[in-house]
Amino acid sequence: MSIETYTVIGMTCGHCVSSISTEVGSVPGVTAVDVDLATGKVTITSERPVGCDAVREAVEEAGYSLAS
Ligand SMILES: [Cu+2]
Repeated sequence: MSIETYTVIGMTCGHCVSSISTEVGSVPGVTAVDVDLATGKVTITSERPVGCDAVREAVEEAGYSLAS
């Protein structure tokens, strides 16, 4: 099992949180997504490391961006 943490920029409300949860949750191998709206921290639990490229793609698909 793998746990990775990223910071997402641009979330402002619960709708943003659910958009991120849905998009990142649909990345193959991801089993859980925890989003903290206040800090922008997104914690991803997966069977194996997802990697920042796949996470970035999902986050941008939802309309947000990753802090570098
Ligand atoms: Cu929002």
